[in-house]
Amino acid sequence: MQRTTLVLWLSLGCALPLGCGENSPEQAASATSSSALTSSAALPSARPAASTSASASASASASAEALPLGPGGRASCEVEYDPQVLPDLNAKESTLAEQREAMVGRMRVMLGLDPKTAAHILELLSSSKMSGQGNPETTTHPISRAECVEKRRNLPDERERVCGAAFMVPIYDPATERKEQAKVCIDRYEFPNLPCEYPATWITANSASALCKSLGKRLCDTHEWEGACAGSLRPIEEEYDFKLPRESMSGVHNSKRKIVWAYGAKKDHKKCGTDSTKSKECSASGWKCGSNTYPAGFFPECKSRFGVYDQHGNAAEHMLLPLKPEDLGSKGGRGVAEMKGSWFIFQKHEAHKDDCRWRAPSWHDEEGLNHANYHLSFRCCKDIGSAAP
Ligand SMILES: [Ca+2]
Repeated sequence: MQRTTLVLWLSLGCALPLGCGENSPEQAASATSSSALTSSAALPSARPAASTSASASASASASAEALPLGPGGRASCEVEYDPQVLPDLNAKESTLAEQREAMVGRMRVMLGLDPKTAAHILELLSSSKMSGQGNPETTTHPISRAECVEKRRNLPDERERVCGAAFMVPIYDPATERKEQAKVCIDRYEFPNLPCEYPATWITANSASALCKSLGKRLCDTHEWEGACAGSLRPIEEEYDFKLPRESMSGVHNSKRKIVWAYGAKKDHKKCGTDSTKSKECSASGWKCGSNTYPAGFFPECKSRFGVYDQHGNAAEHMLLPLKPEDLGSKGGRGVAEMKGSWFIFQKHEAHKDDCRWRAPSWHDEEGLNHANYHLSFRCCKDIGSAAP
């Protein structure tokens, strides 16, 4: 396998007079070009590798020293890629082991993971015979990582300092709260939560929980995912009627919900990653099906007001549905498996509703937290402030 080298252009938010979310585009552009960090994306090296440009190299070591890299990532306000120095992004891994190593390598660089955390994530992924980014023999991605990098060239991700982790955003109720009062953050992208990376698939909800935990996060609860999508995180008591059994609770919720998509009030599958296909070997479901996903964040309009991408399309997503108050993730509990969002074939086969607050039936009851599939990924949430453990 050809090794992938990433060059990340990072700004140092601590050097700016304003908070990360307050920078003007001009400030961000200036700051972004002021420093850079260059690292090898391949394990096991943790040290920044030589840059492909002298100027980048000169500032790389300074940035690397200034950035406290650790679990959960402490990157910068702005993260952006220079496609001119990403020649290997299209390298196609031929085995799941190569997929996993390359993906964790990119996580290590872009999220600032320490070697121990990266090794643990690789161990968790390797405990399954199928977890990765799709069956290498049948998966064909419609868009390359490099094409995504080029498309997102002017779409930087502001770092939300309050989250204490890269590529996360705070979610809250704008009607009653300010962003600074948020108690939870959510990943902008499907796991591994990197722009232009393919979502991880064939991962059970149990494994998803473990992977989130390894990053100091947890698998999102249903109302958190919904609120991130709809642009409003609503109070627990309005989201769950814990007196009711699951099907009834979801039915009542569905009957009262405001129908909205992350991108607006009218459904438009073309705004999201929904025009891919199943591989020809795929009859219905199973290992022969390709995870023919798009790079995360490839569709700029497929984004909620909080800046969360791909909640419709690309990969469907695991989360946990609390059935009683103590199941809430923010209380340290764990609900039952829930699946939300649509996936990459929805323009051709709309299997169910995919508006933000629609709750699915208990499709995965038999396998529950042990269900995995070719089109199923997840994203993580993280308690912050006084809500943090
Ligand atoms: Ca998705």
